[in-house]
Amino acid sequence: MWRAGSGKTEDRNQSTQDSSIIPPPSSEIRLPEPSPASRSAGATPRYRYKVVRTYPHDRRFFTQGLVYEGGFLYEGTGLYGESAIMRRDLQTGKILQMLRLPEKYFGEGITIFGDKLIQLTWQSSVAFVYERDTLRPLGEFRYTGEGWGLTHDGTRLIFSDGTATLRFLDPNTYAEIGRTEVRDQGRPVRNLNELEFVPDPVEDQAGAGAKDEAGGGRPETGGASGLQPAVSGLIYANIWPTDRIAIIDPTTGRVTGWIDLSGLYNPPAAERDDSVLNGIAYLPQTKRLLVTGKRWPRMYEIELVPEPPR
Ligand SMILES: [Ca+2]
Repeated sequence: MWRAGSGKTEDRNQSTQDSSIIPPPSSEIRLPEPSPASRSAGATPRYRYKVVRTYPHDRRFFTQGLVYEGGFLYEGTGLYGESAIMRRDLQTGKILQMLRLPEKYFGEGITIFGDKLIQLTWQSSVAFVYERDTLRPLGEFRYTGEGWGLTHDGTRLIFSDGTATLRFLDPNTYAEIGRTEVRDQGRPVRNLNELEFVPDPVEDQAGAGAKDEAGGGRPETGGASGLQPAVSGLIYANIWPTDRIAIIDPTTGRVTGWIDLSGLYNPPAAERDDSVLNGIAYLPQTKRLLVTGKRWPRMYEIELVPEPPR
């Protein structure tokens, strides 16, 4: 649910209630309810998690963007009057540098492309560009619609706006150069939020980064085992306001896996509507994901644990 000044509106064009793959936030329903067709061998693989390490996270931070780059953690936060961009030490959580946004901006997703750090805003249709190493403002650019999540694949910026569509932007001109609709078993997956493009296989407990060489250059899940989470060149996306992350093939928009992170952190009851899972950063040295949420006290380095097919 939306609360003034502290969250996001529902997608006004699409009811989230009509899609079985976006369950309402509740403690009972955490996983997509499979359609009869998806119970076949072609069902989307599902993963749970194992926490490998935890790191401190400040409960004041309304996390909207998370990136690990060059040995530092970069975080962008939201809310009007509280939005900021910062560089932090992963191990200690210490803020090394921080820049606050003017009160009229609600910060959203961030990414680092080369020596630039780019930060979206929610409903202002403007993105801010900073010098990565100093957080010195370099400029801004405009886009249509809302800004939610941002990442890049080395060539293109990848941008979510709260719908089921991912946009691809030229990283130099910021012009839109393509888009794809994200679907799971043919159904649109809406409310795509914070993003992370992962170039390498992610560490998991079932074959640790095995890569399907037979895929003609783009590995696919759902092979003989059906349980390879961890293929390279995929987009990981938080699905607001759930405990789930969708793993997306950027070429087709197809969801190749779901990560269920329910139980990772249970916020106080009064904060439950807002303090949702949001924030994915890839840690290249361990090939694992670092995840957190809005106002969460910790960040979690996780391995993926395949669930047996239903
Ligand atoms: Ca991210």
